[in-house]
Amino acid sequence: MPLSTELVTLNGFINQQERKFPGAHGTLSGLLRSVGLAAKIVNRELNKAGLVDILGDHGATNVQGETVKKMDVFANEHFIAAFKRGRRCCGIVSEEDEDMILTDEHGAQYLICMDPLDGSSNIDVNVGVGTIFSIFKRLHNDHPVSKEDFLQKGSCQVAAGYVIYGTSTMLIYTAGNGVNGFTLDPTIGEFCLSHPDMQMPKNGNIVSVNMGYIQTFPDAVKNYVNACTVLDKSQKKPYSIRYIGSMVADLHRTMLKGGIFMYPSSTDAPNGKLRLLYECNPLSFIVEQAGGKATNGKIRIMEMQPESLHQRTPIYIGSADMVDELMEHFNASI
Ligand code: P6P
Repeated sequence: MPLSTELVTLNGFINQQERKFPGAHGTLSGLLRSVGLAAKIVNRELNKAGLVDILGDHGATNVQGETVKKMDVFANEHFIAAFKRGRRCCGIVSEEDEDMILTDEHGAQYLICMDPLDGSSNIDVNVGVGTIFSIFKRLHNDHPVSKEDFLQKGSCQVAAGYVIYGTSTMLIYTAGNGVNGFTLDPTIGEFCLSHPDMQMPKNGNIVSVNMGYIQTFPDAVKNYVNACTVLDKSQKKPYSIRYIGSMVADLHRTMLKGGIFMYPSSTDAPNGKLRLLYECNPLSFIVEQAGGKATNGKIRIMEMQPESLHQRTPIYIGSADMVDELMEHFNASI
């Protein structure tokens, strides 16, 4: 098949989208370009990780008390630098930093919440890892940026996206008008539109959960997993269990093939493990824009009122019909 001459780069697409909004000032566009640049830099280093002394623990620990891999630090530094260089962002919350980072751009409108390198414990075994970002507008122009600006509901996001550094490197984002995916062409150093208007399958047959913890999960989750794994050819069951252990990789598969990803509450971790501000909210925005659903087992993730920057939440996210079926089990267990 002849290559399409209709090559749409990320920057070209952003410009097209901006022209649809006459009132746009290009600021959000600039932030998205910053993500693209930082992602290319991180991608380059990840590809060398096996060759250059980047592997191995950095020795420090992040706010989560987890050993920080050198690539976490590298990614955090380069995304922060890219956002600061763009001078369009007044504050950043990162998984790698306990407190919010103020950029001294007092006139800037936008705030970023990000996980600069999610799943980094998988780098050493060559499994896909990712960057997750969420973009908000500050609440008040005449107040200094405060934590209150970052503790907005996910429904207030203006844009969100993820980068997956896998067999290919892709950037997927939404600005509230659908979801579009761009694949990095390393021969020209550009993210090119490869997945326009992404729609998640309404149903699926892949359940993504760490089955090692199944005995600690709520009964509703146990009952749902049992219902998915019965021997019943008339329902095309059992479904598959697929768990990569890297949220961006599991979520990306779910976006393309359908399914449900679950990181439930457990007896050991009543709020689960994953973070609301920079993992669950942005991925929920993307999934809902693609026709899927995301809940904490009670309400939409994006309706949750955040109370702290690094707050955890259970998350059940994926194909709408599968999330609905899981919620039937939660509602039956009330
Ligand atoms: P567990 C990676 O450390 C991460 O934050 C997510 O990317 C991933 O989905 C989850 O933790 C895996 O956690 O407890 O199943 O190893």
